[in-house]
Formats: sequence, structure tokens, C-alpha cells
Amino acid sequence: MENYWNKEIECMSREDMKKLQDERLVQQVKHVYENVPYYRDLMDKKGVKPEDIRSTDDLYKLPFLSKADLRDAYPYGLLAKPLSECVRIQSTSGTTGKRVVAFYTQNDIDIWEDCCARAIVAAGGTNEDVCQVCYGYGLFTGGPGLNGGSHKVGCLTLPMSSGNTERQIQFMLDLGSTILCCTPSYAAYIGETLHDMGYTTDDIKLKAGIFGAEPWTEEMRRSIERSLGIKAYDIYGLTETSGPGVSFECSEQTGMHINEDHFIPEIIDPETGEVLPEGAVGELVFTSITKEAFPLLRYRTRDLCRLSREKCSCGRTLIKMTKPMGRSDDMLIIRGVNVFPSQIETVLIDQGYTPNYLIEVDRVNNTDTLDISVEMKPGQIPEQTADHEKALAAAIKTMLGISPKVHLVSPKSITRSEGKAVRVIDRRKLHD
Ligand code: DLL
Repeated sequence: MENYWNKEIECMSREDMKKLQDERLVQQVKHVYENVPYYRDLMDKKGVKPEDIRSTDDLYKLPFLSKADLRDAYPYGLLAKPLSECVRIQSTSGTTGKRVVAFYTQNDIDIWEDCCARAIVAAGGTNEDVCQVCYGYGLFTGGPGLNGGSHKVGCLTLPMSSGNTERQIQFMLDLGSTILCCTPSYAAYIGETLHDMGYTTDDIKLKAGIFGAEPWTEEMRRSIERSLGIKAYDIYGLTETSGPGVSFECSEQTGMHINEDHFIPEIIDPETGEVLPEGAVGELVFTSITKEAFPLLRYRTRDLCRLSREKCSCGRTLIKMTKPMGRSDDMLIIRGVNVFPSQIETVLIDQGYTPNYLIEVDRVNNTDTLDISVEMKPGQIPEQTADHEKALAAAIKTMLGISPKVHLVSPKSITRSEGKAVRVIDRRKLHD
């Protein structure tokens, strides 16, 4: 049986949802135009007035907003409410350039936590659950967002934050955690540590995981589900749009339902900015229609995915987005070929390797090089390493069309991730 946090909204008819979006969009554009000079300038330059936006059908008339705009306007330039009404900031984990800082009124936090509550309930959460939150707390939105959602649902909430993995497992055993929230790479590490400590899935009570904040493949999902004995649900969001909970997976696991009463999605061609029809792969763009302090109109996420309105067996009518295969700027171009780390992950796990790998790209004598280090499988015979490396390189070549150099390294020698995993080192950037 499917449970909903807000059935009226989550299962609303298409017509009613469009009506709600139309009303909210008109209000939001007015609010932004009147209160954010930065955005007013962008609209004036494009020759668009708030009166021109009468429904979601007019969305295309609005200018896009990009991460560069957020950096330009840092820190207060996009604020749409007086500071006296703002109660919180969160920020991206970005280490380069200026950070992106997002602001919240109390109402913004309420809505954000509500979106996270929908995700927890869709994963089977109720007030009987013990919800262990191991996303980072602090400026990162993962911990605070899921923490707030878990409170709303009434779960007993364990605000663990990330790290100290053996202690995580001790708490999981002692308190009987039933839901785990963290990045998929950290979930894989927790699963590995559980088994290393001599426990099995019979010793824990976990039933579901709510994993996101980084790209992960179906193969990775199955591997985590096996190692923790759970059903693993995807959750998506970004700091700019509030944090986790922009979209979430239901038990059907064929994409994430977007909370359309708060966020209107569009898919555009990342090169031309042209809006693409439903079903096409392109860059995801969001317009937030309820945010007060930090509203974003047509914000370019740089995440690549597809939207679908196909009927979902869970009964929700909210549009679904596919798992983002990575940001357009995470895509590597190696010897002219587009490569996503997730494609390599698919092959590795498919061939029985663990999701612990490192991709290194460099340029030697004007030619790109691709080196992939992956840990040997338990029981693999070191004398046969060269043969295994060759076989794996061939499988990756079939997927990518270019040949990598594969290095099988000893088990546990690749650094584990407690947050967002770093899978790629691109040394070409150092030469440029
Ligand atoms: O990662 C918010 C979040 C926290 C989402 C916890 C889910 C769970 P940022 O640090 O601003 O915010 O990073 C946002 O992470 O644009 C995507 O590229 C990527 N991302 C987030 N969720 C997913 C996901 C948080 N489920 C950026 N699958 C986004 C793939 C994801 N990529």
C-alpha cells in the first residue's frame, strides 16, 4: 500500500495542478520583479514585464538565471525579503570560487521540510520509524533537510551527521534504526563496514534508505540494497532550490516525482536554451513558485535528465524526472568522446567489482589518457591480475568507445567517501 504525506497535492489532477501553478507563478514573478533589482534588470533587458506572465504557458518568456548570476549577486543580491524576515542560510559545498548562499524565511523552511517529509513517507516512513540521518549537518542542506522532514513525519530522528562509521553502526544496532539517510557512496561504505565488523543484515533493522546528493547508477542501487538488506530510494535537490526534496522516489523506482506545487521543471537544450518536448534529454531548469526569501525563476541546474508524465503505479500524478546522469560540467571529454563517470561505474559493478574506484584523466604528448583504478575482488588471484585488467578494460571500451588503462589495486586502498564521493581527478586542468 502506498502512503502519502499530502495526498491532495501528490495525487492532484493535472488541471488542478496547472491552475495552482499558474496562480503561484503570477504571484511569484510579481514578488521577484518588485523586490529583486538584479532580476528586474534581467527582465527589463529581455523586455518582459510581470503582466506578460499570465500562466505557466508564458514561462518561456522569462530570462534564465545561472550559477554565474548567483555568484555575481553574492551574497545578498538575489534576496527577495528583508533580512529581518530571514532566519537561516545554507550553502553549497563548492570549494572553488564564491560559495552559493541560499536564504530561508521560516515559511521557506517549513515548505522545505514538508518536501522532505513527502520523500520519507514515500519510502515507507511513519512515526514508528527510527531515522538515522548521516548526511552532513551545518551549511550543507542534506542533514538539516532530512532532519526536518523526519521530525515532521514523527520518526525518532538520529542526527548523526557523516563520519565515524563504526559509531554509526553501533547506533544503528543499539537503537534499531529502520531508515538510513546519506549519500549513496556513504551507504556503500556503511554496508562494507557492517560486514567488516562481523555483522550481517540479520543483525540490523534497516528497511529503507533515502540516498542522493550525487549521481549513482542502478547497479550501485542493487549493490547497496544487497549489502544493507533494504530498499534504496533516490532523492534529489540542490542548495539553490532549498536542498533535498525537490524530487523523490516512490516504491515504483522509475524516476523521482517532482514537487510541482513548489517547483516547475523544464528541460532545455543546454547549447541553445530552447525548451525541449517531454521525453527529451536535456538540462533541467526550475522555477520556484513558493519560495519567499530566495526565489529562483528559470534556474539552470546543469543537471541532465528527462521528464515523464507516464502514469505511476503509486498513484502520484507529480511529473517524474530520471536520475540525473551527472552535471553537464561533470561530463569528461576524453579524446573527443563524452564520458560520464556513471557509465564506468555501471561496468565495474556489473563485472562484480566494488563501487570503489578512481578515474584519472591526463594529457600526455597531446593525447588524453584515461586511467581507472579499482579494487580487486575478494578471492581474485594476484597472478591473474593482468588478465582481469585486460578483460575489464575491454568491457569499458565496449561501453565508452575508448580504451582505458585499468589498474587493479588491493582491497580497501581507495579512500572511502563519507559525503559526496570524489571519483575523478582531471589533471589536464592543471596544464591549461
Ligand atoms: O546535494 C542537496 C541534497 C542533499 C540532495 C541530500 C539530496 C540529498 P548541492 O550540494 O547544492 O545540494 O548539490 C546539488 O548535486 O545539482 C546534482 O548535480 C547533484 N545531486 C543531488 N541529488 C542528486 C541525485 C545537494 N539524487 C547537486 N542524483 C545537483 C544525482 C544529484 N545527482
